[in-house]
Amino acid sequence: MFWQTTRYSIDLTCPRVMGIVNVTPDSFSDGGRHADLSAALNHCERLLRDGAHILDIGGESTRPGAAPVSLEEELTRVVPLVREAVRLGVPVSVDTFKPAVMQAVLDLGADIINDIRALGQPGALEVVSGHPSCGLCLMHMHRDPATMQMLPMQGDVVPSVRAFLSLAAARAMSAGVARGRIVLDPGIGFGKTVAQNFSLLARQAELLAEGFPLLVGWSRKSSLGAVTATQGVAPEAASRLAASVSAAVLAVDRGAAVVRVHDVRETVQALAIWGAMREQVASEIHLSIAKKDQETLG
Ligand code: 7PJ
Repeated sequence: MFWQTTRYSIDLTCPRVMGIVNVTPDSFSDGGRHADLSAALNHCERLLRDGAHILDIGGESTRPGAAPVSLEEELTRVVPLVREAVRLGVPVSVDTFKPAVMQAVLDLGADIINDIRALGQPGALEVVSGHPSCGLCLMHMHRDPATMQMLPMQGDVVPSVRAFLSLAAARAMSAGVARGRIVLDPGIGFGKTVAQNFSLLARQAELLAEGFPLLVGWSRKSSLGAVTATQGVAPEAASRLAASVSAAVLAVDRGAAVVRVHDVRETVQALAIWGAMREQVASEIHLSIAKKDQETLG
């Protein structure tokens, strides 16, 4: 399967690692805008050296309870970096739900729009369907970042996440977006309880049944911290490396095509081990088929 994007057709027969580049004041800021830009660009280059296949640039924090960012501020953060990042030779994704940001980055040649609101903002569908080929990641979110964890979803979330994503994809396709441009994401942590997030991992097959590739983002999320806290691990997001890598590998093993991560180097290494094991499984299946063929031939 391929993911069609603006400039690249991304081969999803092996798992892809999307490296997170946050351009929020708390991530790179050391004063002036120019310094912030070169620090952010250095970070992009480092993620590529570490083995990232896709960069995901975001200018608005969507962590639970985060304050919204104005359109002007988001454009000021994201546009200069995207202008440079599209020269790095890999697909550039932009994490935004604002149609004006989508249009601005597509005009600069961005490859993918990663929308946590699944084109829910008025005008977003028009922007992406007006583009001939940009890739899309449509994510499920319950309520919005300010309130999602106060009243998380109720009960079995898998069927409702699936139905929501199916509808979002159908809506994009009926506006003219080709099926091959769309990837779906269950939105780990977006208005779900710890148990609900893990049920989305355990039952990823039900989401895959929609027939779209899946992208998942477990990296450093609090549900991981909730589990490792029972092992005495400190609660900070920085202590979630092993947990994040484990979740990424499990998601890939259960069929995810793309993992969105902070810790690219470690994830790439872990996925290489997963790949080596899978190759061995494949070659053993191949051997046993060849043996059976030989037996039937006589
Ligand atoms: C996700 C995202 C995710 C997609 C964020 C964080 C919060 N985009 N943007 N999927 N999470 N597609 O990274 O902790 O899970 S922001």
